[in-house]
Amino acid sequence: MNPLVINGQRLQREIDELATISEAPAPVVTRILFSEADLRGRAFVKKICSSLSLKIRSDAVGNLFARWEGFDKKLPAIATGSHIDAIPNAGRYDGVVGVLGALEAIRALQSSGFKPRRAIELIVFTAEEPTRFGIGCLGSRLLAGSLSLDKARALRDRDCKSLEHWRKRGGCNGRLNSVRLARNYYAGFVELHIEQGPLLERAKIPIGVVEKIAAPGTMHVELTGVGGHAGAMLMPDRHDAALAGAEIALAVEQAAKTTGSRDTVGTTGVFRIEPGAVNSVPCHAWLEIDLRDTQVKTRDLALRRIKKTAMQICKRRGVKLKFSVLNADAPAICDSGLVELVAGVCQELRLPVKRMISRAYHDSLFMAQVCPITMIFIPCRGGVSHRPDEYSSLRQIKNGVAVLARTLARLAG
Ligand code: HGY
Ligand code: MN
Ligand code: MN
Repeated sequence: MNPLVINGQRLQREIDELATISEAPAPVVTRILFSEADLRGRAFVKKICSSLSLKIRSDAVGNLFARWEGFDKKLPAIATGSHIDAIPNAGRYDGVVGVLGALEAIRALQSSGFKPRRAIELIVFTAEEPTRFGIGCLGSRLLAGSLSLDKARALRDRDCKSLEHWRKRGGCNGRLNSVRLARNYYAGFVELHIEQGPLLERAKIPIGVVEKIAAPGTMHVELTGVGGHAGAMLMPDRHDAALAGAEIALAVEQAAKTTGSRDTVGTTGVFRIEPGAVNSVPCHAWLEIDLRDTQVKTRDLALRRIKKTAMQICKRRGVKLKFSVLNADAPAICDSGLVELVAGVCQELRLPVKRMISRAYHDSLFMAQVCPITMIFIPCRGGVSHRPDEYSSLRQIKNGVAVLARTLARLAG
């Protein structure tokens, strides 16, 4: 294979241009499922796919597929990709490096004269972020069949709008039951992503290859207390929903700190109260809790503790509790053959590589239920992510793209 030329300037331009397609002013990037910015972001990516003469299709939930046909059509494709949706107050690299970087890898392979035996397919997953419906990886869950169609249809956003409503807004056609992919529909899936943690930068290692993806869990807590006048309602008469929520948020922290595992992390990332008037005792509170560990049993130990403590708090405070677990997923083990392949490519490129666990979840977590997977990580400054100052240098991105391009060539060759 001729040497691969990664055009860093063009890739950086595309990353910077996509970053301007946001629901929030620069440097903040926000693109929520099927918002006007998300739709424009999808159109931006599709335009690049068309310029590479990739065959484009979207499924019934908006997962986007762009395929470079191989000359042996009988063989299952190799897939790569990530997401372009972004949580509120996010940065420009999370997910995007795995989409635009994969397109740059394909461009470099095409310019080198490489001809794939088996197709190479880019996937841009719908709603990797949980912002719209509270559950992450909606598109890849449905591809893997790991979210029941009934549960998907029952999802509601904060304004009680359904997936059906947003599918229509997003111009999705077809039935939800047509989304699921057969096991081994792909020969393998490799995702390029920023690490979203500090380990690679600290170790001054340019590439990470992921062996395991931690087990995420999400819980929703709805609290109904008694509202009233902040001046006239005496303290002993109160059933303050916000304070019950505050104690539960502290219980999340306590549970995560006391499992005995340093890998348990718990976050109450959403905490809303109503009516939200300074002189009115809060009658309602909603919490969205993110709980993870690399081991299911420690994650579930913490989950049980949180639920038990929440019940005790609400009993003591006379507040009604509705506790639901949106997802409590298993971790994913990456395919050792793919891990070794990526490590070997790094060696050829003289790039030191670190085997690691991903504490963030990714669409790869669910693609592991479809086919063998692994992930390629690049460092991000200070390990920062899900913030506007998230940053990976062009050098680091180009390293990741070079490793991905060669890995795809090996797998599709
Ligand atoms: O939350 C996560 O781990 C991913 O970045 N959505
Ligand atoms: Mn993210
Ligand atoms: Mn991501």
